[in-house]
Amino acid sequence: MPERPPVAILGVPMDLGQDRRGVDMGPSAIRYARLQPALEELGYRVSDLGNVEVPIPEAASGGDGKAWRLRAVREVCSAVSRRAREAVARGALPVFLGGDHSISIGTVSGVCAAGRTGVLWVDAHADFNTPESSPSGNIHGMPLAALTGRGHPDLVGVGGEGASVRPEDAVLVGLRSVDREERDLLREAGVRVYTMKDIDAYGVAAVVRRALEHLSGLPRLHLSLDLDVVDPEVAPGVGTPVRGGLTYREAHLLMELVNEAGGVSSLDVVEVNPILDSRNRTAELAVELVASLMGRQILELPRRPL
Ligand code: 4U7
Ligand code: MN
Ligand code: MN
Ligand code: MN
Repeated sequence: MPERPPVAILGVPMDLGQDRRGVDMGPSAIRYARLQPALEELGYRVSDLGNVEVPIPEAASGGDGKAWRLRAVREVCSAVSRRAREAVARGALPVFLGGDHSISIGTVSGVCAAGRTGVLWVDAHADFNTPESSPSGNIHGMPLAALTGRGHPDLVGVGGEGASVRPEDAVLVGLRSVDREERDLLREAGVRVYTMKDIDAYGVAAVVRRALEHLSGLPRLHLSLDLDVVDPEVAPGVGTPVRGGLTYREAHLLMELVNEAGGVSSLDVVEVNPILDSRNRTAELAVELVASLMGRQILELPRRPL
């Protein structure tokens, strides 16, 4: 990866993977919080590719109680997957703005076309349900399972037949809400998991170091940032808040350490819901976290190792 690859922003105003209105406004809120200037200040060349078209829920069909709006989600994710593949083929570092987390079925399957990709899934939830295991039928709880080849064939098949990600190439960080059957699926798949308990016990730094070590042999790294990983007191604008999340500084430290270890080759920023937010705080936090991930530092001084 070149030192400062060109960044391509792609918005996916998707709200079909869950049932709270407003998450489709995530891309607008994050742009309003000045994502592009923040990246330019760090020395990146940035192009904003605009948004992928997403139908409104009233027009979205297909699916049942096990996977709501399945057909529409699959179509949007297929389009996203193509756009993602094109972006990485041009050598860009894509930043995908959600939208709910179902978009990652498209983003990750697309970037994986460029080579074997480690996936760091930073989330309060595991997103490892299948239509059969899901208590809600909401597809935003299924993307990581679909990407590793589990679940509805229409979701697994996005971006090409079969799984995009090997389960051993995925690491989950920040978990604190996992459904009963989802636990069994996770265990069987052998995905590496660091819960909030691990973070409390060992600290964010140790957890991130172990997670990155595990993925370090792979040519590409995708970070999927679900803002609900941050504590809802700090990030209230999310659809499925869970108490006991990362503090403001823990979230930044996670990003700073990923940057220090070499950074990412692609990134999702998902689940920001401006209607549930207070004064765009969560979108502003999202932009700050992206800046930390992409190289913003508190002090730019030569550092001595501790
Ligand atoms: B998110 C849930 F049941 N597990 O499947 C489900 F708790 O992308 C929540 O991480 C999923 O925000 C949350 O519906 C999906 C539920
Ligand atoms: Mn998620
Ligand atoms: Mn989540
Ligand atoms: Mn696939």
